[in-house]
Amino acid sequence: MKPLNITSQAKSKRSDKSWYILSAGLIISVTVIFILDLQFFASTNFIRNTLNGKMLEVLSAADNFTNRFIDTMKHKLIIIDSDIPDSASEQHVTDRFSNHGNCTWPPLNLQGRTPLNRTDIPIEKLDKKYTFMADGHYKPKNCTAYQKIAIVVPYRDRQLQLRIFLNNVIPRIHRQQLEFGIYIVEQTAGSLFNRGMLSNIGFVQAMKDMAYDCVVIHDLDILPEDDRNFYICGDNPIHMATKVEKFKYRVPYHSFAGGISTFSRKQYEDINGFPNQFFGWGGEDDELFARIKRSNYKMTRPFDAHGHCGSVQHSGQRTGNDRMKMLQISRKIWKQDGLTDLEYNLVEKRRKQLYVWVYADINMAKVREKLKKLNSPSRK
Ligand code: BGN
Repeated sequence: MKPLNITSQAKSKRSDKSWYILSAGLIISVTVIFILDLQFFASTNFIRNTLNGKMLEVLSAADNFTNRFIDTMKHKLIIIDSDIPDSASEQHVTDRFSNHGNCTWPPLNLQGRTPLNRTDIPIEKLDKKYTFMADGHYKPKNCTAYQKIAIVVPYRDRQLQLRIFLNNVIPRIHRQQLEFGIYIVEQTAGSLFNRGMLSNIGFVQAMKDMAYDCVVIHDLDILPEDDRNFYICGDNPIHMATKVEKFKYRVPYHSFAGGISTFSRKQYEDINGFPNQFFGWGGEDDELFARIKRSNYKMTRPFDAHGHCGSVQHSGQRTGNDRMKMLQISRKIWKQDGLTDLEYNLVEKRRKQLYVWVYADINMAKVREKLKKLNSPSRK
């Protein structure tokens, strides 16, 4: 039994030794990996920012990184079909009509989702902050933009909201490296507010200035919170206001087309723009959705996580009492009511630094006079 003991002792000594070597090797490799990792994270600002307590910023940057390369590269949009409620199918959009520029796409300095800046900054200070804008227009200096965008905002008497709008939208669309013009289309006092007609006026006035690829009809009080919700056009109209703060970060109903929507020139002309006959709050966006469908387009929405929009409070507009009736009539007359029969009086068009101010007079009595003719029994 003795020799056997000696051998087993020797064996156990040997295995002790190899155990030490193995452990030492393991510790050394872990240390090396740790140091390399440290260098890697340090190089991506991870450690520096965590130590500074900037964890949130880093997380959003990481989120930005992943989503920029995965989602926006795919241009993932969702088709909305009102006939089948809640059946959203996904579509990969190609931009057949657009003149592709040579600016990096998607842009490199996007910030992902960031809260709105609600500070009221005087217009003179905004002018100084956004010196890259002139005559309500911006064009990237060293490259050609992916698309040229006209932002059209129906407006009346909301100066505070206008300043907040400018201070949020300008830097966001600037980071998106697009060429853009901002058109604030104000309705003179008198007739009830007509969002549809002001949108049509903005479209016409913008296209007079230059051949924009894309027009964005934008409410003053609904503002994107996410750079990845691009102000661009695709094969189909894009509805951008998909998770709106005032609707608990949802859409109020599946076919909601209000807030912010984008159209190529052709799309807007094909649907004959907005109806002109909706005076007062409500309904014109429902008719817009119907026009998109009637013209065989499909309304699309950005990838879910990118559609957050903040809302800026204001007192409401007077409701349009006959909007239900108008929705009925519009079904029959939509091809004659819109861009094709647009009549207004352009009181002023002034190029300010941050936007083009279009001041237009709409004569409600005259517009409604046309409705009588369009809707007369002899035309049915
Ligand atoms: C709807 C309005 C829309 C408005 C949304 C969200 C009408 C038409 C008669 C039913 N539609 O009710 O215009 O954008 O609410 O506020 O009023």
